[in-house]
Amino acid sequence: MHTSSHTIEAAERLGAGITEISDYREASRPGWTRDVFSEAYRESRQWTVHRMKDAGLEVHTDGAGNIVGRLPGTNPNAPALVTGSHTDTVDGGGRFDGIVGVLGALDAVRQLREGGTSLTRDLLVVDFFGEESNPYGLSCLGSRAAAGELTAQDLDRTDYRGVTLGESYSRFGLDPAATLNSHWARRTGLHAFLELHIEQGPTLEQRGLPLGIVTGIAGIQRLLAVFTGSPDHAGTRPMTDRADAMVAAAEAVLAVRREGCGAPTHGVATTTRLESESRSPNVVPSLVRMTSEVRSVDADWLSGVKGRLAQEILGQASHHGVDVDFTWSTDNEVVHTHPGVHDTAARVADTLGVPWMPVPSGATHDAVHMATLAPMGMIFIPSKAGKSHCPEEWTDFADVATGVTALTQTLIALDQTTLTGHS
Ligand code: HGY
Ligand code: MN
Ligand code: MN
Repeated sequence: MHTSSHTIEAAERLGAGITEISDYREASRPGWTRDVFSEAYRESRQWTVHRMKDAGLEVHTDGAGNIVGRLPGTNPNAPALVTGSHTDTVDGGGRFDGIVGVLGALDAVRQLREGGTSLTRDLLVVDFFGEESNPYGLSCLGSRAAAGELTAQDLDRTDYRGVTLGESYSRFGLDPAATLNSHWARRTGLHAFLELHIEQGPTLEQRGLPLGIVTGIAGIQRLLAVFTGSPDHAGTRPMTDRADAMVAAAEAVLAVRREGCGAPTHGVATTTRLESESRSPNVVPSLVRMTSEVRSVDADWLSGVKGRLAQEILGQASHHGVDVDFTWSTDNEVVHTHPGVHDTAARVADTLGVPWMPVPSGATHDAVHMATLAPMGMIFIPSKAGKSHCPEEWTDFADVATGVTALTQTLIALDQTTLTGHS
């Protein structure tokens, strides 16, 4: 697809929006940090509301903190189309993860208006609340609530400070009870959900492709392993006679890595945190917490890895005289995109003359939870050097504009497409 003046204009407009929202960040943290429940995130959400109103949308924030802009269709009784993503970031994150899906959706509204296209269906543009994984070990807070999957038990989860998720909602100004009553399915049927997102991996760039059409989204299993050894004087206890919780945890970190490296299809395993309870530098660690996660689009491998890891870690820990307690939690199951949505996006890309490839997503997205409400699809655009969740995250604005064109045209096509079944 040649770079038309339309694309250049859109690229500049989108680049300006990405630059503007990036100013909302926590000055004390690296990169572009807008943690859920943070002041930077609160302020950026006001910016999002204004941008939605400027786009002529009817805007409201639901009980779960999702900001929803509505573009009325010609038939208000027809099940709505939904698109959107998130604007919160990881700690030390970048400027594109989630943001391109929210700003791209707003630009799609602009392009519909400029093109004089009226959709039959309402179009809901959503900035989902708190998509990123957080200290509560629960990603996609807003879309999870919209799907009716946020539970009262989830609100009792505590972070490192001992503050519950419910308390964090309250401190942020959201009513925890309302988050549990924000199930969208109770109100209106939805026709389809489509999300534009950066790939966050190297595949599209390596293949020189501007678009990916997502086939499936990896499931995530999270592990908290607590290693209990015995405290001892680090200077006097003989090496052969220790129950060192940190050594057992270190062996477990490598066991997690080995499982990820041995995965048959897309599978990864990462330990992201190791915390020793003891604060003195001269005591053999007796209590260590390890936070890990395993992901794959292969559901069988994902369920098998939990048993294998538990066995391996238990064996090594007992060799060191250390007890270990495992708590597994499912962040999300493997979810496949809806074939009808996938194929509609593929036809649009072909019609636009934009080369594309089918691609799995190792990252999770709000689309996982929206898939319980409607046929779901995702469109990916390239990430420079495959980097994401870091300040180096970058996507050329022209690629963002190409993605928005594909998003806009696919929404127009979906408006007139009959879709059967869910993802
Ligand atoms: O963790 C993820 O995959 C997403 O970026 N929240
Ligand atoms: Mn994301
Ligand atoms: Mn992310």
